[in-house]
Amino acid sequence: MNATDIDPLALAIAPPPNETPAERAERECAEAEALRISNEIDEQLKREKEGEKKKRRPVKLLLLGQSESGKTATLKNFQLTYAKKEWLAERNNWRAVVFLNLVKNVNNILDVLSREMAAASLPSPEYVGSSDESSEDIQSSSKPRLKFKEKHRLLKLRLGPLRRIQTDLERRFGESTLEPEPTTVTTAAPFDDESANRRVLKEFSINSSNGWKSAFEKIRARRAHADGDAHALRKIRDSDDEIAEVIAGCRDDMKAIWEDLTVREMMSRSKTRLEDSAGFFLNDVERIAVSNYEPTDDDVIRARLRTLGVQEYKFIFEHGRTVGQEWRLYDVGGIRSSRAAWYPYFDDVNAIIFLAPISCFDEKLAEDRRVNRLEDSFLLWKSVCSCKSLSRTQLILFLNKCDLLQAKLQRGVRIRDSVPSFGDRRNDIATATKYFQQHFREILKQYSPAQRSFFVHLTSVIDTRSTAATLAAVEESILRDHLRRADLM
Ligand SMILES: Nc1nc2c(ncn2[C@@H]2O[C@H](COP(=O)(O)OP(=O)(O)OP(=O)(O)O)[C@@H](O)[C@H]2O)c(=O)[nH]1
Ligand SMILES: [Mg+2]
Repeated sequence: MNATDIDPLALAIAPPPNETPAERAERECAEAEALRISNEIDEQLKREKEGEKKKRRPVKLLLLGQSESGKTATLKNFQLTYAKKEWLAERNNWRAVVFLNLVKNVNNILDVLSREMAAASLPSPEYVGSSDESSEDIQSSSKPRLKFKEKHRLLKLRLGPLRRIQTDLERRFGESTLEPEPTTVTTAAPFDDESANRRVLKEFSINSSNGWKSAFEKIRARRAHADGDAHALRKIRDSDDEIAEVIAGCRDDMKAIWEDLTVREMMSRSKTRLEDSAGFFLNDVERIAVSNYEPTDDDVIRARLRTLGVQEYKFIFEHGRTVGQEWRLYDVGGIRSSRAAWYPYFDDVNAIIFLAPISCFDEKLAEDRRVNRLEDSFLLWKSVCSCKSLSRTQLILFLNKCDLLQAKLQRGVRIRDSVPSFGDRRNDIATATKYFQQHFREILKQYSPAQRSFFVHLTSVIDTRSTAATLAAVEESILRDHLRRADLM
């Protein structure tokens, strides 16, 4: 064998020639120790890599709460704060939704007006009020009868085309434009019957892998279908332009009907507070009813489209502590009959933001007129807290609609009339929020399967600035929990 046949590495690590048995034992012992240390380092690196992978897993966040509690509005705030590019790309899609909301506001007034004008045209003694209970209040004997004039008839006539606009837009967006009808067959316990879960899931779940809304998806599909077909595309554009033109043409009449004192009195007697209702835009008619209207960020947050089933949204956060991290947010439909569809999404979820609209202490559920809305929120919170599969999930409570609560209390509405246990406490926002918060805290303590922290925020999620600050705190606390869990695994 010549010198070039010898591998220099083998030569370097070969035992020294003439090694004594004692030297050999010492060398082998040192080598074993080096191997142990090396294996330990490998093991450590493997663990760190796996930990990193777990940390990079999507953060899963579920938004829960009754219908109209503000779940979708919160989701929009997430997008506005952390995925601005997507937000800007989507913003104009909301134009038609704002138009629909506005037109519905007006048609709501026209419905009451038609009914009451017809009733008022009857001679006084025969007039017994129209069919539903609210109309008795409208022309109640204790108040002077409302006097409708020619002006009201003309307004009704001139605003007539808005009916067709509502129908057109509702057809375009489908079921999400329809608010639930009252029914009494739903139960309060939302997710304890597996077979019901499967049944309802089949019926309701729309698990879009991405994209804003299934309603928007429909429109996109329509446009994509028309793509390349100049005639079909022109038809869609013409119809959008026509809707904007009709609405712009009704601008002065919409303003006039909303500002009319008789109409205001009529709405007040019918106990319809349109200004507190979802998707109220009548105070912005001048800005919105123009042919080149473009929605602002606030308009998009306030626009109302009901959520059907469960919708998944994926965001890669553009900034914040978790920049580059994928978040999966699940927005659900909140009406009672939709709640069984939530259950399959409880697996492996990092956190839940539970929205409880506390301004609703004197209101009833739209889908079940027997149930007080605050009571429903308490029951639902109890179900979420006691759910075993959520025992390791962080629960974050938003006591939402604080702006509406404040306005309601300032109008003199007394909490104790609807919530007797509130008793003689001061009827102000500080006392009310403290009282409600305490109630939610006690439920959490009493019904959680294992001890957990109580995270609570007082919110008005239509206020995008204060909500951005709340979301930063939420992001931080979910992230801390996410990293801690990845380290423990
Ligand atoms: N004034 C006020 N309005 C709010 C607040 N939060 C939500 N809203 C409005 O209330 C309406 C209902 O809110 P959504 O976010 O659509 O309610 P949701 O919980 O998603 O309802 P579902 O989809 O039916 O389950 C929308 O028009 C919101 O803009 C709030 O804090 N204050
Ligand atoms: Mg929603």
